[in-house]
This record gives sequence, C-alpha cells and structure tokens, in this order.
Amino acid sequence: MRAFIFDLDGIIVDTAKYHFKSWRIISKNFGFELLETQNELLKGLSREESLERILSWAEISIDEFERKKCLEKKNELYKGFINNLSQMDILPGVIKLINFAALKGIPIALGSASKNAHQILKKLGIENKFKVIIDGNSTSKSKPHPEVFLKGAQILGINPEQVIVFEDSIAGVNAANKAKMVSVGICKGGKIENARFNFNSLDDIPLEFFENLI
Ligand code: B16
Ligand code: MG
Repeated sequence: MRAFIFDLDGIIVDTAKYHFKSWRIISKNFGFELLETQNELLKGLSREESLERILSWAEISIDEFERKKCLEKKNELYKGFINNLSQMDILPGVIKLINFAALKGIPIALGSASKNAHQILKKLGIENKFKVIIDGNSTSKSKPHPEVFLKGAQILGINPEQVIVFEDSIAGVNAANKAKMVSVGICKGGKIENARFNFNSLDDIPLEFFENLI
C-alpha cells in the first residue's frame, strides 16, 4: 500500500449529520419526510444527484429554476450548520492516521463529493496535510463512479491497486471498489456492504492493520 485517500463528510468530520438536517428541511418544504434509511443512500452523492433522488422518492417534479433555488437553499442551510467547525470537530483517529502516514512516507489525498471541501479543511486546520485534494469542483461524475478516487491516485502518481480508501458511504465504497482500490468502510455499529474491511471508526483501526497491508 502506497497511499491513503480519505473521504471527507463522515470520515474526517461528522458533517454527514448536517447534510441530513439540511435535506430534511428542503424535503419538508415538499411535504416529504426524508428517512434516515434514505439518507444513507444520499451519502457520497453530489448535491444535484441528492436532490434528484429526493424528488423521485417524493414523486415530485419541479422545473430547472426551482431546482436551482432548492440547491442554493440547501447549501445555505448547510453552510450555516458548518460555520463554527474547528479543530475540535476532527473525528477520533484522523490525526493519528495522518501522523502515521507522514512517518511512513505515505502520501494522503482527499476524495470528496463536496464542493465545500476546501472550506471545511481550512476550518479544521488540516488542509496542508493533503498532498492532493479532489472534490466536487474537480469532478464531473458523482460517486459511485470512481472518477474522484482515480483522479487522486493519478495525481499522486500511485497505482490504484496500491491505494487504501476510507469511506462512510455505500456509494463511496462502491466507487473505491470500481477503482480497484482497497476499500475500508467506517460505520458505527454496523457494516458497509461491499467494503473490503469494516471498522466502527478510524480510531478502531490498529496500526498493525496498515503494517500488514504495507
Ligand atoms: P456539497 P463526501 C459528500 O461528501 C456528502 O457525503 C454528500 O452527502 C453531499 O451531498 C456531497 O458531499 C456534496 O456536498 O453539497 O457540500 O457539495 O462524503 O464525498 O466527502
Ligand atoms: Mg462521506
């Protein structure tokens, strides 16, 4: 293993709950109640794709102008929720893993669907730890398409098969598998189907796990 690619929302910081909160408000405006089980399927999807899913579940069709307004509103709500993020919000195990990678000379990249990724990493104070940042602004295809991870590996100059991806979403794990990378699913009290390995949190991964893979 020669590189790590981290997803952002749900792996580095618990912003997944803010996406859910924002989408619930948008859904309520359509008279639709977004369930937690449905939200699981939205994780890792782009903002636009998420709205498409919600509209199809709600069996609602809106025109392009309304769609644009919904996307803007969703981001406005989300930005309000993440406004006060700080170093304190970095999830357990992230810094340990970043330090381990630095010690072993393993480059790390970010592979996120979010267009807010740079802003969030800045707030957390760890933007400079990533050699490469691929986000929703640098990709055209949403997870489960592997583009985001393949781009990351390509810029790092590492063979995809030698990359470990940390993901909290079904779409993201499928994207990593399609890229032929080693997918590590992070899911508290459960498992992400199709993930090559599963852990409750990044903090639960023993460093020997990486020593063995390296
Ligand atoms: P934004 P990740 C994804 O981030 C989220 O999981 C997903 O829920 C969200 O819709 C997507 O980013 C787009 O985010 O609205 O900020 O552009 O998990 O791939 O880091
Ligand atoms: Mg995620």
